[in-house]
Amino acid sequence: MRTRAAVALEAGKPLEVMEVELEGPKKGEVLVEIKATGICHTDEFTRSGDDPEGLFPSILGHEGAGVVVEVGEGVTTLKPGDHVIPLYTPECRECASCLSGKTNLCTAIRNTQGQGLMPDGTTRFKMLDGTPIYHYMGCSTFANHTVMPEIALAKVREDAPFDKICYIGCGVTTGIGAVINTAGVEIGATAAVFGLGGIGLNVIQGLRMAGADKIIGVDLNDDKAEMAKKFGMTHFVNPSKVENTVQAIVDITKTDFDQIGGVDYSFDATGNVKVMRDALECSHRGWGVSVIIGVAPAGAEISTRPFQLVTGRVWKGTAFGGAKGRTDVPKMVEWYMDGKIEIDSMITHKLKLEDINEGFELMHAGKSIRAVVEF
Ligand code: NAD
Ligand code: AHE
Ligand code: ZN
Repeated sequence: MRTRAAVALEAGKPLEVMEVELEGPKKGEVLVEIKATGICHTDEFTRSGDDPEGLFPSILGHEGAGVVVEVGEGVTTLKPGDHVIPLYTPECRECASCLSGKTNLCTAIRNTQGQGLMPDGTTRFKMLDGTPIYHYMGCSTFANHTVMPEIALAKVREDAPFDKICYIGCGVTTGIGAVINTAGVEIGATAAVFGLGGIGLNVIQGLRMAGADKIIGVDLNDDKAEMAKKFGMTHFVNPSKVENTVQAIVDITKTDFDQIGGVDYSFDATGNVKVMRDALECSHRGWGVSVIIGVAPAGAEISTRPFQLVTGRVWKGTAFGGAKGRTDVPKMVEWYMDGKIEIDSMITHKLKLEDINEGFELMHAGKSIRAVVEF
């Protein structure tokens, strides 16, 4: 069939909206009509050429929601008409990782996914001249239709609005999951969140749900503070306006009883390795846990004095907030529909596919939290 997609032809170039050829679902695969997709900073990371795994031409996008159109041979858990959220972290429920009970990082299709291919090693997308187009994070939601493995689709309730729940496909689940699944934040904890964008705001929302006490937001852009306050931020630090960011955070947490100071939990949602170091070092001596969410440019490395870890701080990372997609994403949709989590106000811009490059411009200008493309 033919469908419309925004294609990343070359690193660093704007996406080009065009008709593409899409082959139908093979064994274990599902054809999905994408109804809406968010634009996450990770899409920009790959579009820009910063991603060491980046392949071109490709159809980016991994934060979508849509409807099943057709299922391939052997598909048993989905049928045409089902509403689904694509999962860049699948859940096969059979591999060593899924069965370990210790991680959400299903390995069933990781190799081919990282190569921009479907599990059988081929692509379903082609240009009209026959040139293969790579898949992206196993999702490619910047297309009106896409083909996904059955194990990479979460079935969700049908009354949930696509233009909001697409954000659960990455940002909402990553931010809230980082707090609940990865950090395991407890009532009364103190926390610092670096980067108050589409992910950081959801970390803040997760911290409020977990009952955190002091929630310190950190961003270079003062304009991000207002929205963060609405989601539960209690203190704001702009690193460009203080002499020492780590000290400023530590000072906020000091009490008469605890003169050492430092947050119980910190989160990097910037992708900047210097920020990741600050996030670790502002966490409390003896027990602070720092969670890396941000994705760093090709070749970047993190560093700190080993003494920071010797004295009890713990450095962790999280992908998709530690969530098991087919199990946890439908629950997250329920939470949204029950009013337990807020999404609507974070979707600051709605765009048509033709205008998708505006979404990237808004992100660079720091004007959007999430821009969502509706088909
Ligand atoms: P975003 O562009 O919406 O937000 C980034 C925020 O960080 C902005 O508000 C920006 O002003 C702020 N910032 C940038 N540099 C800073 C600095 N030096 N100090 C303080 N603040 C700074 O991006 P997003 O969509 O929220 O994504 C954030 C990061 O998380 C990206 O690196 C993205 O690739 C990554 N990510 C990771 C996962 C995962 O599963 N681990 C999932 C989604 C996104
Ligand atoms: N390809 C990059 C890494 C990109 C990355 O870390 N992706 C995250 C999801 S970010 C969502 O917005 C992830 O889940 N990674 C785990 C995986 O298996 O891909 C690189 O540095 O090579
Ligand atoms: Zn993302």
